[in-house]
Amino acid sequence: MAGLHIDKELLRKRTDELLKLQMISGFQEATEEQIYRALAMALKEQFMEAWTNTQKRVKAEDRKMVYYMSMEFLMGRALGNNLINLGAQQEVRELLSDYGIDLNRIEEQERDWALGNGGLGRLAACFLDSLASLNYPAYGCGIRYRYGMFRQVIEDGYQKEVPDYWLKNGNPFEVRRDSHVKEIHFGGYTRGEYDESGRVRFIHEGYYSVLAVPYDMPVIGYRNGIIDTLRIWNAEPVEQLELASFDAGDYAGADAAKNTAETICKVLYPNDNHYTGKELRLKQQYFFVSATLQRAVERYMETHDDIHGLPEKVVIQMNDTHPAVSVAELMRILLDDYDLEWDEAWDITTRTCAYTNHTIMAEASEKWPIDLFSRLLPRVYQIVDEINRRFVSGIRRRYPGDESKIRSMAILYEGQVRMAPLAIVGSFSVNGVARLHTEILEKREFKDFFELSPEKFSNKTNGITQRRFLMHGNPLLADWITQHIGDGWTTDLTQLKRLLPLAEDPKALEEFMAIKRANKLRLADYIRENNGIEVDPDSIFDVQVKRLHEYKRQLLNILHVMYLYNKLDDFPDMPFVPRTFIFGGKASSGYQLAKLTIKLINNVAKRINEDERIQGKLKVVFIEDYRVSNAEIIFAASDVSEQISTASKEASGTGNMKFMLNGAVTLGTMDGANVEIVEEVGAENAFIFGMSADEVMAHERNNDYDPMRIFRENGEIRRVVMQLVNGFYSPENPELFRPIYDSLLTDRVNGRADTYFNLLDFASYAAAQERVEEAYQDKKRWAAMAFRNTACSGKFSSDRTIEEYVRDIWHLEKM
Ligand code: NBG
Repeated sequence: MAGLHIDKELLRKRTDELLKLQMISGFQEATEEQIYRALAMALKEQFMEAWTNTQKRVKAEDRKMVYYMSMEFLMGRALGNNLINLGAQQEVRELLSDYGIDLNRIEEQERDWALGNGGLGRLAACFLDSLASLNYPAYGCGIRYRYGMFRQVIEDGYQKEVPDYWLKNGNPFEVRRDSHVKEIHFGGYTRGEYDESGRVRFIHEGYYSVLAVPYDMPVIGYRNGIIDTLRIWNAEPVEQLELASFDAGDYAGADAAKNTAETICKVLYPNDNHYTGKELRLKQQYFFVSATLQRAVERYMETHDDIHGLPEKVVIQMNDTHPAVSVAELMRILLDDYDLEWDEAWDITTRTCAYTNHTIMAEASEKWPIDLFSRLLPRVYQIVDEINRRFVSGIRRRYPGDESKIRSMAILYEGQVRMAPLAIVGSFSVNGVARLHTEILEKREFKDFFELSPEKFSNKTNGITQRRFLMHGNPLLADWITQHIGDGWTTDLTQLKRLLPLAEDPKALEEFMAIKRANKLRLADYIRENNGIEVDPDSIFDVQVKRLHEYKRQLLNILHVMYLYNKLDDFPDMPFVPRTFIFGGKASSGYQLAKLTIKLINNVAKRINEDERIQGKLKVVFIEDYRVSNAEIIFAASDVSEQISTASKEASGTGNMKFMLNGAVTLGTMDGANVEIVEEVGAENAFIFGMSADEVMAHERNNDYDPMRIFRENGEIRRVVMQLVNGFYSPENPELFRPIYDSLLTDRVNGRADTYFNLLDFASYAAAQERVEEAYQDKKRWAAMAFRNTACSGKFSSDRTIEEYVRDIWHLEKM
């Protein structure tokens, strides 16, 4: 299919008319926000037909589709990306400049679509961009949260959470689809009944219903005329049912239905790599899973007459265990609505479902108390129980007398429904998100499952979309690359390799670094406007932006900054390469230690930034409200990419790839996808430090790490750690940071202090930082290093990742 044509004059005319409909006399009188809204609507008018056509073609050509099931889609802003993918950015820029309006300012009017926490949600968004851009038919399926990820405000150094009512002014790109509404059932009980053929049928009764109303968002492929769909479900009350309940005098039942409808899609849980065992969360999960699967099966049956062919046309990809109830819900539909026998239904289900694991962190693994689960979803629970019964009896036959297998693999265990075993048992495919992560899954977390069915397991190293994170976020570099190697990289990122000969070309490197400097100036402006801090664009921009989490070790970074400051404090005139340490990221609202770490970073920043004796050689900045839209600006401006998680803990990381693509050098541990980044760019073009995953896991097994010993033996570390409790950074309240101090030295989580080995890796980290400083002083060497990172980042496109999923798991065909 040919790319879409956007008619500039028609766009001008319709934008103008839409403004007039709002009693605004035209471009000149409109606010930037009003122009954004009218322009987005007018643009939508022009691509609606292509969107509908994609749907029609998928149906007419009877194509297999992937349903990418995810509680999170961290989309960011749509307008700018849509213009790029439609190939209309330049024209729209010109159109607006006729009125003296800057497209960037118009784009900034859009609220981020922040329906996700971090990497897991952003990965889902990158995958959708790649699926559409590679001509694959796909649905992203999720929840239309009224409140997305909270807005972070920093007040007196503390994080404050402000609700993100992103839909306040509506969303010009969405389309409500009343014709596909589905009813979702909660609560009640089941009753067995014999049918005419003597078979037991289960009837679900006494439930309350909630309506699931789909809202579709366009996912525009890159200049290929394909538009896929992100379908997010809105929960609404069923009015009639409410009345019926009132007639029967069941006020509580009516209330439950109404409250549930209002609360189900009210807010995104703000946890990253951590689960909440709250009933509402399970409701959210079942709500969007049931709606999606009901519709997927219905849609399939609109053009087929035999349900048995479902796996040939539908694949359900579960993004982590959050949608794992899919396994039981699909069984329910097949058993109860399509009258299949258990074995047939199980065969179809296990050839349709696939599961991706995104973490080995124990606190993220989902389990539900059986009594909660069975009360909320009685029929689904019955099915889970039967899946478990059959699975466990198979395991007992295979490993007679080996209870350890049951302990590690059973779906129902010690009063809980364990979602990872449910997902694995119900899927034909299980994958990890980076090579090291998948190895750890196979050798440790899912060892017994791997032994049982090794053919299910594979690795799919994550990726990112270059359309957003280079074309949109870093237009200077994107244009420069295109001048040198053409624009093939926009759909085949491996072509960046063709830049490599330029790594020996001083003029090319100079241009490359001039672009970096321009991007650093852009970030410096942002920081001045948002933080009121002046930063030196010639200093090293050393950046750690990501969710706050102990395992990601923002603490290690700030402790090292404190250590550097101690050196400067002792010798203010010592030779020192100017450094700007930039932090950004949100802490889950209930995660006290993470929130206190933000406060620590801000207090350290305040003291250091105000110290005139060090003449600005060291600056610390905490960027408020880190999100997709400002991330694009930050990556483009970074010199050093901090990827310093405790080895084995970060499943992949994807920020690491965005930095690399934009020519930042990784300072990191051998964790997640860092391992593969180093493999691509060469160890000489990265700064690697710290324990390996094996070493970390050995310490964990042997429980032989004693941070107190390091504290006693290393004076520099001791000085820094003592500054947490001697008022150095909190004179008004010396005890403020005591919990962080305790977490390092005395708190015993799993019988161990400093759970994430900050002190053990400190010396090695500080040494790596010295190598950074030394390398940066040699301008040419640094330029070549940074440049090689961009040139070698081709593997990390989500286009490559998607092609692997298609080849090994989804088996889709290009449209
Ligand atoms: C996160 C991992 C990251 C990974 C993303 C995407 C969860 C549960 N996991 O390392 O922490 O890059 O998933 O795969 O959020």
